[in-house]
Amino acid sequence: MIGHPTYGGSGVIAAELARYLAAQGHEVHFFSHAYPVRLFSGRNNVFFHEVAPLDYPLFKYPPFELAFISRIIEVFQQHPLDLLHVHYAIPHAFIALSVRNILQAEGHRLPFVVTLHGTDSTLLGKDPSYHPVITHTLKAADHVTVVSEFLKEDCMRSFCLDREPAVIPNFVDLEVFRRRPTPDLRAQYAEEREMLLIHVSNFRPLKRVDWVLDTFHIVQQHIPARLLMIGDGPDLPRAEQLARRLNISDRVHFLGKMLDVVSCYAVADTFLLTSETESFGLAALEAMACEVPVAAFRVGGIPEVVIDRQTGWLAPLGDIEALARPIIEVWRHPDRLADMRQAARRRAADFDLRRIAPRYQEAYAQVLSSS
Ligand code: GMT
Repeated sequence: MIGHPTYGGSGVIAAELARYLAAQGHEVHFFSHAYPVRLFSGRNNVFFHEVAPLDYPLFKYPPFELAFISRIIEVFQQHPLDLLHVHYAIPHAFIALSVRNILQAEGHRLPFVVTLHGTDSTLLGKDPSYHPVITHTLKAADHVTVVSEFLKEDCMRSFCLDREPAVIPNFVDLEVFRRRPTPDLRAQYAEEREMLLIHVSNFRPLKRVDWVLDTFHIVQQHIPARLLMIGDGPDLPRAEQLARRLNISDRVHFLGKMLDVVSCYAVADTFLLTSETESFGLAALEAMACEVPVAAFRVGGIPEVVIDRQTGWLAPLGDIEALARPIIEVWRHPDRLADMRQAARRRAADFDLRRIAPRYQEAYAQVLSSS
């Protein structure tokens, strides 16, 4: 397994999948530049291999990919790996292709599966600095998967693929992500009569955290409400500034990066997701599993996850009034909110880890049998 180690969804899926496969008895080797946030499994059949580029005064940009390729080959010589599964194409897909080619020249076979997650296709992958390499790599991959129908269409168009990638949606572990009433924790952030809204992201520009605050600004003018902002990233300082400017700082709690987001979802009433684009929206799925309806814009793959007026609300991109309205309305009808909570949990069950992860195993089996 190769993935980014960060709090982002692609790293989460890679780490959770690694743990699931290990629980099935497979030996899993995880390669990354740091220990992935959700990898720890407490099992002895998950191995983590840290990759660090060699620093040398000659290099302005130490060649990280070469160190990565060498590390995988080194591990392959010790452990008979069957297959590489790379999450997020940049730079991982090219690394896997290079490993496959080098080993092939030495008489070994190590096929690779690429899972596209989002901006590796929709944004970065389209940039001329990466496009030719990503196109070649995806065409050469033994198998390509994407996390939504939206992303499939996007990457078919962007990379002119002749084979359709398989759609394997993201998943959530329903046993871990579930509502656990913890009145003490909720009381730290909101009173009983106040609606507790939550936003979780890496505060990158495309997440539009300013719209989260603008929406909350409207909501709290109509109903008593508080907002939890979880995560960190480039737009965090601007978000804190905006909260001060809107005069809502006392109602907004910026909690930074958190390992245990489940406990916060489990006391929240509505999840706010205002991204300009989102190939899937894993955080929304995790919130729904904790019985938290999602208010989001109708963009990318979000409508494949959130069902409008059943498990949350979808509004036209940028229309914060339309996003705020049903949130205010539902707080005045607690029975409606209770129904939506149950519907959100039921919808999340369609994406249960135990239902979705085996589809990756089927993809691996298909690749391994087609030698
Ligand atoms: O693609 C990104 O910008 C980062 C990536 C990540 O690692 O969080 O997010 C994407 O992958 C997630 C997991 O599949 C999806 O849930 C996110 O919707 C997707 N982000 C975007 O499309 C912006």
